[in-house]
Amino acid sequence: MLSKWLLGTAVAVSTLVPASVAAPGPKKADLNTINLLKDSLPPYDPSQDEDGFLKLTYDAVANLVEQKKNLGKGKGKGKGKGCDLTKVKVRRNWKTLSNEDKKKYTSAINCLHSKPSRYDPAVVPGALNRYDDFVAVHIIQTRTIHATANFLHWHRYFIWLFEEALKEECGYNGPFPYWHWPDTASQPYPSIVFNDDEFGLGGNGENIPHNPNGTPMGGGLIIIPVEGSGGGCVTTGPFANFTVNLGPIAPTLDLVPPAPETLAANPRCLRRAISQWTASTWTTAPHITDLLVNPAYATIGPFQNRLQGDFPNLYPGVHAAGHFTIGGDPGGDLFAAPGDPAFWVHHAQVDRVWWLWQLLEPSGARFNQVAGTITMLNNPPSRNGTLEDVIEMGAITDVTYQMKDLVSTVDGPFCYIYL
Ligand SMILES: *[C@@H]1O[C@H](CO)[C@@H](O)[C@H](O)[C@H]1NC(C)=O
Ligand SMILES: *[C@@H]1O[C@H](CO)[C@@H](O)[C@H](O)[C@H]1NC(C)=O
Ligand SMILES: [Cu+2]
Repeated sequence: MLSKWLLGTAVAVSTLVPASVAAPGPKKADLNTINLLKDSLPPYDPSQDEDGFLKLTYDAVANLVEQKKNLGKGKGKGKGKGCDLTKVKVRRNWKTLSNEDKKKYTSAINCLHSKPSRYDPAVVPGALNRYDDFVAVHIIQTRTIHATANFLHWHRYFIWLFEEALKEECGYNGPFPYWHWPDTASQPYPSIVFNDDEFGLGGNGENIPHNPNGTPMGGGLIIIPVEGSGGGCVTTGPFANFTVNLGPIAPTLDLVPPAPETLAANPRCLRRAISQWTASTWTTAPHITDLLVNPAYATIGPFQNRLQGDFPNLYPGVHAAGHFTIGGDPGGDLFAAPGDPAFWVHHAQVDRVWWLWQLLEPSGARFNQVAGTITMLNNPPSRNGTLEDVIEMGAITDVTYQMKDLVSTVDGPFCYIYL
């Protein structure tokens, strides 16, 4: 059995440092420029910045404004199209979206789920709709996009293509939302993200006893079974009747056996097993700020390993912990996880953490770093990844990019920031 949300080379365990938000205020130099942004940040107010992320965002944007002067000079694929910082798209915290936008966002996901697949059914029989195309690509490439050099780049491009599909194929024009995990760490359900009304991403699964010996997260980490932690079908919210067609490949919920074939059609309900313990233990703000400010994670290798999950050291990382806060099927399956619509807000937050990390180093030295090989956990052993490696997306799109085209969110194909 594969280790689940795996993870790579062991890095030293570091004690969590409390959010390094001691410094007084954000960088001031570029506030005027920042104010030019169409969707500007709220005025900096330390009393509104309990977990320190407003300051971190201010600092990141200030550095972005400086670095942008050196970007977009027309070198490389997709570059030079011009990403004007006054027109940049803003991705926003889920909790700040209007109810109307929340509803439009989840409706657009259901819309994608009703459009035809672009896969040849002889190749991917389980892709029964356009939404499934995204799940299929992720399943097909799972072993070369996790615990690899391209994990962050690949998922950045992947969720951007999803954002584009919501817009181009289903007319969604609102902000692409991210799930700031600390917002739901103390109580993931019911919460602003997971709840039973029409303005969330749906509720927990119905309570069905499952995994009596605990749910394995990878390494030796086990989620202790708790009564009332779901396991059944999601019956509330916009995805109450959402059909999952692909996977599971490596299920962690014992109520659902693996699909008969990797890419077979296996229609079933969406199940969740929301884990309060996982959320409250592993997704609080200090876990993120540690990644952003601790010198132990100042280079991409240690950063991406700690973020994804450092299982040899019994540290799940915010990436795996977010997935296992959702749990269930396919949420707890490394391969088919995008089959749960909560995947996108989770990975937008993963991408945001990378974005913050990249920008918080003023010199820009964090953009072109790459570490790791091209196979999951280097199994089987493979060469190191490089910024010239090509990322392709199967039937989602014919457009391929090299990793170096995907390092900046305001260059190459991208033009977005996180506020
Ligand atoms: C889900 O399906 C059931 C049975 O067909 C139906 O009664 C219910 O209204 C549906 N719920 C949603 C949110 O579509
Ligand atoms: C791959 O990268 C590692 C870490 O930077 C390095 O030690 C190793 O020599 C590299 N391998 C090759 C074949 O270049
Ligand atoms: Cu993934």
